[in-house]
Amino acid sequence: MTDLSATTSSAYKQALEVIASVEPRIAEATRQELADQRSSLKLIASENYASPAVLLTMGTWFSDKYAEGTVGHRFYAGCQNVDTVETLAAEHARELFGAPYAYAQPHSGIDANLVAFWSILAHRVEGPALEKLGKKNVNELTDADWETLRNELGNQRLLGMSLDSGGHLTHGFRPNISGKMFHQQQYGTDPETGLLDYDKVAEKAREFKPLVLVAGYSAYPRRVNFAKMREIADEVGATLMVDMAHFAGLVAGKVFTGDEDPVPFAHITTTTTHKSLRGPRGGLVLAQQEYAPSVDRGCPMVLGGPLSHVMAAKAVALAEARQPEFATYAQNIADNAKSLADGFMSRGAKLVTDGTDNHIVLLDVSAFGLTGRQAESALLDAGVVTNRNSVPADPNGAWYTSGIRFGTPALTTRGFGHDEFDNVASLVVDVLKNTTPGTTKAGGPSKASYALADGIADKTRSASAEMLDKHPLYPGLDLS
Ligand code: DSN
Repeated sequence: MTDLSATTSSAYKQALEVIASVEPRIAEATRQELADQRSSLKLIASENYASPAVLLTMGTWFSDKYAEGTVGHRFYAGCQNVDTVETLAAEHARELFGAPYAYAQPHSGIDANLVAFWSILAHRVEGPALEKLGKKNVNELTDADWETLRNELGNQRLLGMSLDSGGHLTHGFRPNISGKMFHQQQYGTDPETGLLDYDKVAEKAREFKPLVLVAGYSAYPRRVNFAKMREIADEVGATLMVDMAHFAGLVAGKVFTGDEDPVPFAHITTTTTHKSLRGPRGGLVLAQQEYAPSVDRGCPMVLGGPLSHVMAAKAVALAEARQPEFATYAQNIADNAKSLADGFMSRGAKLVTDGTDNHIVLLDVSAFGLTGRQAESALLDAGVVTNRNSVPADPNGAWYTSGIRFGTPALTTRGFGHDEFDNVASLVVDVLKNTTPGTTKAGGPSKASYALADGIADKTRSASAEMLDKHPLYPGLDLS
């Protein structure tokens, strides 16, 4: 690949000069963010480092253009270049994932899920209801018809994975709109093994008869058999929606194939583009063709005007993901997660499901006498950036938690391999062994305060620096 680091350095230096001429503090924060990202171990499972090409694509005048509607059918004039961008983003997405249809407009994963929910309701409920009312489309509905339709639409059931088993907020969790717009129930994982039990999911689905069965996760360290999930959905007449936001990169890189590839099995698949897929922050919906007309109504039904500059960056990132090197990257993500998990277990640490076969490692920190919150803060002091996460049936709830979630996509992008991830496990265990829980003002056990033994933070930072220096972030990008 051509070395563009000198060009990239000069592009960023000049861009920062332009920004600084208006608000120098933003230019400075931007420089500082790069310095911080370069000097810490980024292990947040949902984060990555997009390429300079992806990042630069976002900083253009496409940001200034309104383009509500769909390709060739916009509510604004002058959208011919946005049409090019959206067409290319959708084309790359369809080719990459083998999907009949792709919609590149969602601004985020939550937005993509809302579009999918809307589309499922419209497809499964609105169509038959309109037929029953003898109307061709929603514009013909009277107030009384709307009342009937509202009742049909507003009384639907959704079954998703529970948050503490690794599901996502938008999969029917009560405080999220998905838990309010649907009657929701959740399936969990086996309390002993932490693994999904498909028979139990099927049992629950038979009892609850959901309209939507949601599969996918943000903190489950294992692969899912989507063929089985589709069988369950078919048996109870549900629509299968898969949220692959976390593992889209592993699907794109063909690490997840056959029954582990959701796209052929799901009626609708949603994703973000910035996690393991390594693109800009945004969402994407893939669907079987019959859902295309309702997904296309995502904007303005659910979404604001498309972020054309981000759609352009999605097209660039998806083009990158279609290169053979991306498959190697994706395989490295999974191999590295295994190295990290083995590194933890060989040092006696306890992992949810006793391992991983995706990009996530979920460490139960209760064995160190810590809450997730204490562990997260202590690790951050030592330059290890993670996030706390519930473990199944977590006694500390979703705020303090008992787990720390680790992910390998970002450091794999930097070039970390087996030895580095084993070393990361060693550093993390060392920090946690040297962290003691604090007490509250009243003298009771605190779930938040902690003390880190003297010297540990510095020792960890200097051990990390050696690895980080060997694998620089954006090699050759020099802002000095
Ligand atoms: N916030 C993302 C994550 O960290 O997994 C999911 O939305």
